[in-house]
Amino acid sequence: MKKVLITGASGQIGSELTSKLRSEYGVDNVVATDIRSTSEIINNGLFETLDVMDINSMASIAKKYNVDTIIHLASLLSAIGEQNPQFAWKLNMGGLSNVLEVCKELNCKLFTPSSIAAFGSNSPKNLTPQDTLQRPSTMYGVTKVAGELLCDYYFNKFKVDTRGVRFPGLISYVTPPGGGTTDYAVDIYYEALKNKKYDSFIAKGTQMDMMYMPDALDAIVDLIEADSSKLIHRNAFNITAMNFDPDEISNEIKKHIPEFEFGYNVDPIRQSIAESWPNSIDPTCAINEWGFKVNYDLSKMTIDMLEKLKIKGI
Ligand code: AKB
Repeated sequence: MKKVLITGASGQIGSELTSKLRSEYGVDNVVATDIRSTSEIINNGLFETLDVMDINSMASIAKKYNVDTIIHLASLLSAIGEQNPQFAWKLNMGGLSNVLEVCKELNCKLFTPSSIAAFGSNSPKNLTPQDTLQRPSTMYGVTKVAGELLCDYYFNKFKVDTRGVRFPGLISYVTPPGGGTTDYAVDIYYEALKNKKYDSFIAKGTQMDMMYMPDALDAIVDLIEADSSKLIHRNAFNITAMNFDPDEISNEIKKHIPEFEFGYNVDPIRQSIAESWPNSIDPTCAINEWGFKVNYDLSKMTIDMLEKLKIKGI
């Protein structure tokens, strides 16, 4: 049985992953940590306040609960990272470096996500391969590439069992994302239901990879549980479920809400970030090395998102 510590447990991925792991591994085997908390996280299992910049607290929480796996999610996303690049570097790299040291000392396995942001405008644009040129233009992307390299370094040098995926934009009805470039693909569902109207901050024709949260959570669990000897790559695997531009997602929503009015109000900063990312990435290595698979495409995700948001009273 695993004993898992999650950082960033109150965030977009963390909040849902915490409940999934509590039900799969048992409430006493999952320690949620974050600098901020929600009643959901605190009331339903183990929770400790943790600033990932504080390595001593991190190590003492990991020791207190005798964890063998750390899932490190605390990180600043792309658009917000551009508002304060120095802080993005400090938090994303400082937090990861602390987690790696704790994993090395306590012999823990580590999962930490990378992103499609680890690619740049001179990476191949379509079906971007697993191993290719990575020269991102955002601070978030810079920290993701540096993080991939640092995780590989700890694996090769210290035998820390590090694993990661390059997530596309993640879409969920539970916790909203904070400060990403792909956030429009979440906002659009809320606005379609609330106001029957949405203006996209990403321009027409801009394709980006996306994934529905249940598939993202399954991918984390599947990679953590994958046979180490089968992993040729580690940090980090390309994974994706779908790719679309704003018109395609709005047309899908219009099938269920015909009166939905969709337009554009492009934000130049987030648009230029989106343009520097791939149109689509190639997940073949993840499929071959640990059986990556998805259940949701754009149409199935849209039905589920609208249904679940309605149940939430949106
Ligand atoms: C963002 O938009 O910053 C994130 C990501 C693709 O990593 N959703």
